[in-house]
Amino acid sequence: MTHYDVFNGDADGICALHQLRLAEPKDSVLITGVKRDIALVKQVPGDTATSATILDISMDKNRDALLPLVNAGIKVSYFDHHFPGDIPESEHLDAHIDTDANTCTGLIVNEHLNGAHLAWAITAAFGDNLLDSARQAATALNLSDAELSQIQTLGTLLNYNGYGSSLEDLFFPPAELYQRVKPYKDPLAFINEDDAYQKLETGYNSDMENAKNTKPLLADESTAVFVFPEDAFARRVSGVYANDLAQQNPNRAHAMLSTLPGEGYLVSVRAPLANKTGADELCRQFETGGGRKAAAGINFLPASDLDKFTDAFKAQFG
Ligand SMILES: [Mn+2]
Repeated sequence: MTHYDVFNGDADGICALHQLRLAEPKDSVLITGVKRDIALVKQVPGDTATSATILDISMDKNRDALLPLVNAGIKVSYFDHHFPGDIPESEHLDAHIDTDANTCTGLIVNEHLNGAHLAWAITAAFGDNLLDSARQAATALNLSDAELSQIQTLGTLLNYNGYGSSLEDLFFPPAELYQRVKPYKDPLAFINEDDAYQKLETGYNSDMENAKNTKPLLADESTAVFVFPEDAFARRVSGVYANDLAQQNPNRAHAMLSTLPGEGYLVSVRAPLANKTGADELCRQFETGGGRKAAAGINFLPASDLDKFTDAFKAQFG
């Protein structure tokens, strides 16, 4: 009997799995990666797996790997909020999918567990930049403003840790970060007792400082595009910096381009917070694009497509 826990390497993926395993401890093999690495289901070996839990990665991007698993009778629980495409009909697939722009996998799992580990669901929602949803969910807990703000920072930092083009860019491989949070029922105890929080906070502050010194390629009231140099700081911080800019400019859409080796860009797109729609539609116009209505990305935009991208971006949000 081998169970596989397959999860996105960001705050939402880690906190969603953490809630489930606090409620139902289980020996499992972990499959995860950098936040962008979402083709994870294909790593589940059909010949040894007896069951799998899949969290916070698009079913649409994993359907080809999922089908043979459920067809072979492997029990799959799937929790997600990304575009799923057609959900396969199978008695072996238990799918909990909600693409509402104000929910995330951590909140979907929270509902499934009747709020058993709500503080971690709130951490997940903050990580996915769902500040209103997080604060609303948090009213059920009696947290002080200071505690809530620490949990918000934890969500931001766990999310920040997931960004990069490879594990080498990251402060912690996401599987290790999950192992570190695993003993903690209370995120505040994790913050105080594990040095990961400190380490991530120091890295985050330094990367954000660098990001704020980068001038936009174009910026007006409705759109802003930033191009970052080929540097690990940029790959780590572009997504969270985009979240930060979005909070400050709620009517503006943001695109963050990180220069990759070999003439291309890694792209993060945020729809305007005031109208969280269209980011996935824009990114899916490009071969390696995907994501959610509010937040999406392109894994590799060839340098020659930069104008095509800025035109499409302005057409979508301008
Ligand atoms: Mn998510």
